[in-house]
Formats: sequence, structure tokens, C-alpha cells
Amino acid sequence: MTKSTFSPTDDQRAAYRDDGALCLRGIFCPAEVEILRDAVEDALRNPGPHATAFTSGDAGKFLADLFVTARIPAMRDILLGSPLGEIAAKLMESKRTRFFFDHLLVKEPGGANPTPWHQDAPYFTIEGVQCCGIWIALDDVTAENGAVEYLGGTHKDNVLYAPERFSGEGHYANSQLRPVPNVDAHREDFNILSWELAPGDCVLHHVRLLHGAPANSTKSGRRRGIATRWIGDDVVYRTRPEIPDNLTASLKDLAPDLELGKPFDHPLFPVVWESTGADS
Ligand SMILES: O=C(O)CCC(=O)C(=O)O
Repeated sequence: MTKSTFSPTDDQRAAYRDDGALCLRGIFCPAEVEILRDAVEDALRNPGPHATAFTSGDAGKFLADLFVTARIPAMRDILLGSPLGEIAAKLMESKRTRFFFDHLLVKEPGGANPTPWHQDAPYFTIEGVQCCGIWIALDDVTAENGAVEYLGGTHKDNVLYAPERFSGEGHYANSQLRPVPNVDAHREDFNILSWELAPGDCVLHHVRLLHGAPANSTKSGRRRGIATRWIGDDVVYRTRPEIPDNLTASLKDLAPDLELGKPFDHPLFPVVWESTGADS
């Protein structure tokens, strides 16, 4: 748990602080990518209780599932044994990292569904900002098949926006938060960051950073990603009764004893990395 394999460069620290997102190349080797792909196929064949199809019909499916690591030990071993926990801790400047959850996001070719612009924070049942997402590419990812785009610097705006439904049906009507700005009508006003990725590459982003992704408009290339979520020292549990989303439902099922205002002290959210005080 305490092995140290990652020391962020000044550029990486600055990218997280100033842009809120950075690309991490070659984190998973081909053998690990293969195991993660098998886990994704297994999850798609046997969807969990909180899996969602954001599209109807067979063409261009946009599919998601949550807490797959709780069902597929091979995936859990790879993610929790990976350097991602340490990377998250060091960039979030947290003394330790807990694994929060995984979120499969699969865009099959021929799709028409973008991922709406959103921040993660308003969907998450957390208070605190030491939280990040790390999106793991399992395919070659390009703008055409749905590379995620991040609006650099928006994590510093001190604004939370109403969470959008990934089905494209707009934001949750009962959210008290203001709607996400119309980014696509004013793309030139934003610092849009996006990376072409190879399988095993990752992009890490801050929980308050606005991001979204185009549809997978290719004819044959799949875009399979695993969005992993990591929490640090300042994060405690809260509820979000206004958002009847799958994450809230999953937590109620899987970790019913979480206490409001307390850390996620539960076996589902293991501490995967902890500072020895000697690392940087
Ligand atoms: O994979 C996508 O399309 C969206 C990814 C995302 O929202 C995330 O990583 O938090």
C-alpha cells in the first residue's frame, strides 16, 4: 500500500492545479489492458443492478455500469494494485487515497450520443474537493470515437452546475443548481483539452472540472473506457436526495451504513495508498 512509484513532475502538478486535467501515458501494460477488456465484456454480458443504456436500439449504443470491481475480482486487483491511487494522492496533495468506484463508459461505433458537459461533483455523494477521476482507455481513442474533452481551469470557478442526464434529456429538473453553460455554442471561449489515447493511457481530472465527450461517430471503432474515482483526505459522505441517480442507488445497496459527514470508512472504499511521510 505504501510503495512509492510515482513522483509528479512540476509540469504535472501545475497541470492539475491550473488546468484540472492531465494525460498519463502507458499506465497499464497490454496484458493488464486485456484483463480489463475481458472484465468489461463480462460486465456488458452480465450487467449489474445499476447498469444503464443511455441509448435505445442496437446501433451506436452508449452503455454504462457501476461498481464492476465489486463483481469482478480480476478488475479490482488490477485497479487497486495499480499506481493510480498514489498518482491521485500526490496530485490531490492528499496523505492517502481511497478507491471510490468505477464507472464503465462504453460507446459503440455508429453512435449519435455525446456525453453532456458536466462536472462530476454534483453527481457524487461527497463533500470535499480532494477527489479525481482517472479515465482508462481500453481502445485507441480519437476525437472521432469519443475522446473526452475537458474545459481547462473550470474547476477553479467555484461554481457547481446542475447534473445532466447522460441520456441527453437535460438536467435533473429538481436540482437547485444553475444549468451548465452552452459550451458547444461558444467553444472558442474555453480552453478545451483533449488527448488521443492508446490502450492503457489515462486522463486524470479534478472532480469540479467541466468535461464532456463527442459521440462515437466512427463506423467500426469501439470506445471502451473505465472512469475510476479516487477520494482523498477532505472527502466525507453526504446524500443527494435531489438526484435519483444510479450512484446514489448503488451506495444505498452496497454500503448502507455510511454516516453523513464521515469519511468513506467501509471495505468497499479501501485505502489504496498512504504516505509514509518520506515520499513526495
Ligand atoms: O466517457 C465519457 O464519455 C465521459 C467520461 C466522464 O464523464 C468521466 O470520466 O467522468
